[in-house]
Amino acid sequence: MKVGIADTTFSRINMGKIAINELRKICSLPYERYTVPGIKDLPIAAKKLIDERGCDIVITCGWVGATENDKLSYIVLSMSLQLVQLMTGKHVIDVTIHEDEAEDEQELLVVAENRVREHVRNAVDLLLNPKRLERLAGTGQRQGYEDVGEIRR
Ligand code: RDL
Ligand code: RDL
Ligand code: RDL
Repeated sequence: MKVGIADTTFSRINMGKIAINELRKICSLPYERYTVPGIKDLPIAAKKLIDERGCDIVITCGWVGATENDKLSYIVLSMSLQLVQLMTGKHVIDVTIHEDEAEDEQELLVVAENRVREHVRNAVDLLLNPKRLERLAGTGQRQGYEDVGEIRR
């Protein structure tokens, strides 16, 4: 089993480095890293990590700027990552940070770091420990911000 990590030079936080740090903390799975310029280059990076470098799952780390152009680029990324999953039959975990989703840069840093780490754990569980995800079903898990919890009667 091997994990692919794709990230970008566009990102203002070294998301790939955080992902590798978390992976090393929680398991001994080998990994391949592939850094591309921006989010629109992530789908092919993910596909190559699967097809050419033998990865069983890929975690893409993307940073979306605050302009309308950036948001349109995100839709292209998101749709294309779905296609990569359908073409390859492998999960691609989309870790995206939107530059305008936090009040200030320091909060963004905390959200980004938490989101990357939590989705690395999700990816490893999808591969090795799907029962843990099943136990969390319907519990309002979030990545980056606090979990929101289950709605009960
Ligand atoms: O293929 C070269 C570039 O087109 C590609 O790297 C793009 O993803 C770059 N890019 C944009 O052109 C854009 O308008 C990015 C963003 N916005 C963005 O918000 N985040 C990116 N890239 O990582
Ligand atoms: O691949 C990892 C995540 O990108 C993926 O699980 C997303 O579906 C998570 N997600 C969002 O990123 C989001 O902005 C979800 C929602 N919104 C949502 O409204 N409902 C979800 N996931 O189940
Ligand atoms: O309710 C606040 C946030 O959960 C909501 O704004 C989400 O859409 C934020 N979000 C993203 O924008 C995204 O691209 C999330 C993810 N990815 C994600 O993977 N997990 C989240 N939120 O919990």
